[in-house]
Amino acid sequence: MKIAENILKQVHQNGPLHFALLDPDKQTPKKAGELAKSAETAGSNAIMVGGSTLLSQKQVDETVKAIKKETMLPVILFPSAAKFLSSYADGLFFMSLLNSRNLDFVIREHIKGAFFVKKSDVEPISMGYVIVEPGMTAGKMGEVDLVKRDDIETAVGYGLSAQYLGMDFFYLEAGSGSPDPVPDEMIKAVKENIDIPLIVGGGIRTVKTAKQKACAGADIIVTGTAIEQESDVKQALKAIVDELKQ
Ligand code: 1GP
Repeated sequence: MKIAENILKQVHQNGPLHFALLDPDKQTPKKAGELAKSAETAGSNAIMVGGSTLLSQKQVDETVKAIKKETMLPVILFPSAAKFLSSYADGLFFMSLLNSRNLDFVIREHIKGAFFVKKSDVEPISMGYVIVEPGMTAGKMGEVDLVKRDDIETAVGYGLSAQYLGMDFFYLEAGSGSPDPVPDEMIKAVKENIDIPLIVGGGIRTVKTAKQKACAGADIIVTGTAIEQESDVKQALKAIVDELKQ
């Protein structure tokens, strides 16, 4: 079964889901493999690989290969540019940063990477990506007109636009390491208005916050920093995943 179809099925049958994000810039490939293994054991549903400050495609390739060696979970690229694609991954969020001022992140990088995707076996998964205040590094690097935390109407407009443009997923992002995740009211309003799965990430570090965002309407919770910072990664992730399943 294709990755996107399988995620959709899981969202409907077992949601909310948990995706663990690993940034190749933050650890060695070997360590990334170990973290991915921990995420799999904890019950995560997929491993996302990406970051805003990557240096080379090799770095991504080596990280993806190490993760593939350690887990059976689908490895989905979360790319910041076309030069960071890896043919070793299973899937790729073919994502448009809808609120960027720079067309590179909206469509031009996609044009550069499209033929690579066609030649590879990596499954492109269409996603609308929108960054909400404070946005952190992704907001700065992506040259984003951040959605204000109280501007629910704009967030819903982006979600609906992603859906009407034919995208399969919509991601509301507060930025990795954000002190404040996407507000509950915003998640709730977007979820009530769109029919495609809603992914939420950025600043979700605790079981309580993950549960709160899922209760507000997130279909998929993404955590990155939580993995990087915990001493007992497996236990920390298991607590989040277990709570999401209840
Ligand atoms: C970044 O939303 C993700 O794209 C993860 O954020 O590192 O804050 O968990 P954190």
